[in-house]
Amino acid sequence: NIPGVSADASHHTKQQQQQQRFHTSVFPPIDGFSFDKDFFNNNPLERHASLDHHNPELVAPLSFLSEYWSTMGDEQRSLAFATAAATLKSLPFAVTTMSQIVDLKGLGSGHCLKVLQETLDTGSCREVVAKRDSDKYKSIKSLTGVYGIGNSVAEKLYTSRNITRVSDIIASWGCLALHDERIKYGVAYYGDLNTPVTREAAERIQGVVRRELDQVAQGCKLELTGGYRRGKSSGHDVDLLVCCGSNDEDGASVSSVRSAGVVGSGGNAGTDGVLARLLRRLRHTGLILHARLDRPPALNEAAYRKQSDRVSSMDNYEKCFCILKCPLQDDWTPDPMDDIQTDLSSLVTSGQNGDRGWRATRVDLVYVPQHQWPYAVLGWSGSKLFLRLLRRYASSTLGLVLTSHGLWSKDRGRLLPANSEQEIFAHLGLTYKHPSQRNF
Ligand code: DCT
Ligand code: MG
Repeated sequence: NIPGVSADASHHTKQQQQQQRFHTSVFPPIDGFSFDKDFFNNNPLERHASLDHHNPELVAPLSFLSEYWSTMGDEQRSLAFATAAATLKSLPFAVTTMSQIVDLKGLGSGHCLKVLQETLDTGSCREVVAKRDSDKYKSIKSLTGVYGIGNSVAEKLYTSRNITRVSDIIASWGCLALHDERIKYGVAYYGDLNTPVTREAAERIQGVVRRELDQVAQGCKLELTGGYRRGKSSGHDVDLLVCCGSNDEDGASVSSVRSAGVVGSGGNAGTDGVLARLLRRLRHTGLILHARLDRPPALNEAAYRKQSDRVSSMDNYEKCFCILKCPLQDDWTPDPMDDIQTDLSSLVTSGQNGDRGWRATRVDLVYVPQHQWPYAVLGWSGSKLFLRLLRRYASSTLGLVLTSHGLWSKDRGRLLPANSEQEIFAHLGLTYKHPSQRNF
């Protein structure tokens, strides 16, 4: 039952339908549905954005332009196109003329409308074609595809060193002074890491992590989040949340205080948390190609507020950014003695060895204390745009701060506890939205 969409208009007589056509709000009547434009415009967070929607041809150019600006480092422009794409994704009908969408909220100023008009008229958009074919875009896209290379490093490599491809990085490695260790692995396993991770592969990774986690602590939760939880069949990485409930206290590095005062699961440097022990086991078994454990210090309230004011998606959990060997078959077992080389040329050789029984895969492991679990699941399920809209709504409409750690009132820092995602939506006064409808 979709809010704003009344099911079954089949009882409408032709005359009623024609009358509706002239009603500014309910337009256009389509098979089985009528569309309440006012509701749609006034309640962006009540919209449903599923993977399977009515407007793939129109969403494609907007999604490309969003991706283009994100690659080129302009997040604001990227966001504007992503918002427009999400608006079209959530329409309950296929758009055929501009008059159906000109006054929809979320399509921004003239630029998006121009792109849509041209796409409707001609089936493609010249701006999109030109941008897609531009040398600079193609180069920056290749370079930011390297794990560890962000937009600003890519831009520098491109403009000051004339580096346009991954093979250029390998050829000039000695004189590029790329100190972030991740880049070496990103270059070596470039092919693998730029191959979409199927759901089947993600579940296989979840299986091998599960096996090792059970050796570290009993009865822990291990949840596959990110795009897979929203129903995607593939993604660029595997986002796994770990929670060991009351076992937390068993030597885990949990220092989170159950109030607005201190936020995060890090900060207890010195004690080995579940994540550090899990990491040791994964390394020992030979599953890890590269890992970086990030244990942020617990934040005091002032620092936390500063962070949350930016409506940032960053959180303060202890996490591990890894490249794991994802088995290609269920019966594959790693050899702990394999792949311990760390110089680029032998890594590249190993990275290009096709029949090794595994594929290098990006995995994020995040440790979540039990009382923050629903907030972490919501935050890590995305989409990024949906969470951004949700946080902005909480902040500007309700005066609340929503993060992956909790929901607080801004004035007195009072925590609104929740035992489930449903309870978080209820705190926000919103209808619960299934993850498959959060593909904004
Ligand atoms: N996220 C977060 N804090 C971060 C990074 C991500 O809260 N520092 C959230 C936003 C979405 C979710 O976690 C997963 O992030 P991605 O893997 O980047 O997004 P995705 O939707 O899973 O995309 P993909 O399918 O490409 O992996
Ligand atoms: Mg992901």
